Amino acid sequence: MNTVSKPTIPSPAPRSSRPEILAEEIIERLTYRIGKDAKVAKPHDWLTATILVVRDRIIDKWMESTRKVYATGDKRVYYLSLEFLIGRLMRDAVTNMGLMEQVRDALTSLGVDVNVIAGLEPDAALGNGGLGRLAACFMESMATVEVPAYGYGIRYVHGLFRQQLADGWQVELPESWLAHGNPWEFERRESAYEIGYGGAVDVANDAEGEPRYVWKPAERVIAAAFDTPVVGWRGKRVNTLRLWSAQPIDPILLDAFNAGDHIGALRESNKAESLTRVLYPADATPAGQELRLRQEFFFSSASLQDILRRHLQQYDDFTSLPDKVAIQLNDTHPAVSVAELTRLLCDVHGMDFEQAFDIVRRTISYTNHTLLPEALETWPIPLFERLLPRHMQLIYAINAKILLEARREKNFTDTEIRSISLIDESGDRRVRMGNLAFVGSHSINGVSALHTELMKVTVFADLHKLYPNRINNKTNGITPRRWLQQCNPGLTGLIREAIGDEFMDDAEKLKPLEKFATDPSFQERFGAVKRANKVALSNLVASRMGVKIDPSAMFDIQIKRIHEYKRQLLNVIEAVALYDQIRSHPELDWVPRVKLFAGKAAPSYHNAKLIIKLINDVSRTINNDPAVRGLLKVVFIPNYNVSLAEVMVPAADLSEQISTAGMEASGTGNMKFGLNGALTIGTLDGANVEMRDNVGADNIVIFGLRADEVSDARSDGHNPRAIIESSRELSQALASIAGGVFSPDDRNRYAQLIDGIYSHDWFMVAADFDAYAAAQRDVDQIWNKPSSWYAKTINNTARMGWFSSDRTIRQYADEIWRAG
Ligand code: 4GP
Repeated sequence: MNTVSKPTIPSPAPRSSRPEILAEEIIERLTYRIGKDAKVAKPHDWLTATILVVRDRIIDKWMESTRKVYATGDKRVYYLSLEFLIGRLMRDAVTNMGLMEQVRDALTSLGVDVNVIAGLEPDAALGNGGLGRLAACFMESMATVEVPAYGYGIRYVHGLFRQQLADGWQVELPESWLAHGNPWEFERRESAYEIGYGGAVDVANDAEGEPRYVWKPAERVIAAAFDTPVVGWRGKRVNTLRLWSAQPIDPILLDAFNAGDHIGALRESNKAESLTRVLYPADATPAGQELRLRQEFFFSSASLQDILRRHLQQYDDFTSLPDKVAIQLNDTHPAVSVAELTRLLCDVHGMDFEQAFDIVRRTISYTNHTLLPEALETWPIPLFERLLPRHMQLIYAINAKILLEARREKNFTDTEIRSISLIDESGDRRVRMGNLAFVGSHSINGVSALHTELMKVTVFADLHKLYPNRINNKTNGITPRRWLQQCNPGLTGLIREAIGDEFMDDAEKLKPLEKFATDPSFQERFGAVKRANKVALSNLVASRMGVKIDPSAMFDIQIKRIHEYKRQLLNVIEAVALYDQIRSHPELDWVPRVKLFAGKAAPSYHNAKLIIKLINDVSRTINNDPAVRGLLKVVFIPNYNVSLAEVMVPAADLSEQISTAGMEASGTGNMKFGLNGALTIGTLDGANVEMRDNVGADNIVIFGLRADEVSDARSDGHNPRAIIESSRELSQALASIAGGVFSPDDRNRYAQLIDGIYSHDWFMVAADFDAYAAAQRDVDQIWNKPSSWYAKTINNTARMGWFSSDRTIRQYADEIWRAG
């Protein structure tokens, strides 16, 4: 018998957060962790030392949060996402821990400006756009509303590319966010899993004579975990973002090396590491190559193995999995999880297929983020089968089960069967990841009311018929900590003075601000805050681009990925039409405007890149034309990222949300602008519809075709040429662009782009142009009556609280996860 009793290990004493103590610790970290004398420390060293000090305080909360869920047996939520567009973390963490003043004072006492070092933190761009940014807002809100959650993703060495402009064309350069190390993360060497690819499947009978399948992969890599703590508001809970990095099984093949093949000796290692080296720069566009499927399987399998290990450590078996675990698939990227979880339960843990698939379905749920058919992932069967032979078998087994059920119980026709099948047989045979995610989930949600309704009648119409209760809506949200309190301290302070602090814990408590919407002195202060934010943006534009913009002009902003359906093209054509008008009618009282654009295009998306070039060509011509007298400026700010958004959003007067109706699943930029007191000009698309319901139709400028009208126009033969010919403004603007007025060096540059509008106008640019231009003139009218402008924009801030991601997460927790 072992008589040695376990010693009681004391927990570290809680740390003080007095500025003097923080300052001492910063010096301590600088000296002993970074090895620098304060006299020679660079700003980057101060940043790292400060993060390390803040991190210690977070760790105390982190451990407490982890212990709590083991003690209570609460359900854990796992958010699987190929993208987390988190941006900078320091300000987030420090404000959520309630330490901003103390950290500022500590640094000031050391002669360091907190704003300077905060601005040096790299912008972690492990995502492309909306879907990735949503995942980051959700991580913060899950910690805030105290849902025990883990985010699982990939630790890309290079996040989204850095965008430069060369003569107005987008050029992509690698972004190295890890160049100075990453003081936020912890490598967890004990949490590493083997991930296989290829090979074959063996069958043997078990003791009961049942067949047992064993996958023997031909290739294997290691998935190693890196953890980053995610702090909720007021430090209530700290959750974990666990990102996987690929490592070789054997770092070096010594035989090869000793035989002189120095490059061959590292081949395996390079191959493994290349798996998690770069993020695919695709947003709502197909990414499609083998490496992408490898990435998807890599992080899904590692995450599921980790989830099962943790579950088994705490509970006896997997029958309780659906009660203790909720797995949310962020889009189809982790959809292979449906097959992998089935495989792990059957082949590794000995469960039979029916029981395993039942558990899978009760555990997994799926969020769809786009209706664009080309963006719903599919993989060629030969590729899938070669890479994941056992998963292919299981997909066939799941398919057989579903199709039989549809035929027997619901009398599905052949056409319906073809549409719900996991295998697309219309061309070369492909696995449909959207259908796989759907049938493997108990909940399938859209991200705005309109998008969810459209899902039911378009991409998932037949699956919805088979499982009528599974599709539900969870309208997106944004975290008000980052998108109001941190990015707009001026407005936050003003709101606190007016209505107190309650809104900081519950964004819906912004409502009382309505009372001040027509109060002249409040309007004046609201205007002063906006003005200061516009000055800050003007300074950024001046220093980065050498372009002067006037903060008293209307700042009209469109920032998002460049996509034809988002219609930056409509915006720039309107700029050209306005330019013509200003020159033709110099005697009129034009509202001075600065049209600002920013956004990245997928490197392979030709038209999107051409649109960037067009904006820059138009910008050069207009900005240099003295006839415009500064009344109109067009500016494209390169390298849009989260940090740039944090400066642009608070500075916007007008928010452009002008996608072709029925095509933007939700949008979340629209919410950020509204919260920061911008007026929205937009179509009835995505969450704009619910924004109108919340702020009131008087406080938003809506124009253009509705989703049903777009769909009718497309099917009834829309005649763009006739529309263009009947609009003098539009035909002139199109003719000047197509004729090379803005591209004298290459007069045909835009001929094809514009021809698309004449010939099919798929994105309804011609169809919506006149309505859009008229809506812009309505905006001018409102701008000319400042009291009315401020009343509307203050009401936007007051009524945007419902779009907090805390509300969204509560709905996921109550209605899908049944957790928290
Ligand atoms: C985006 C949608 O385009 C956007 O409307 C939505 O707000 C966002 O997801 C979050 O739900 N989709 C993507 C994508 O980013 O890659 O499909």
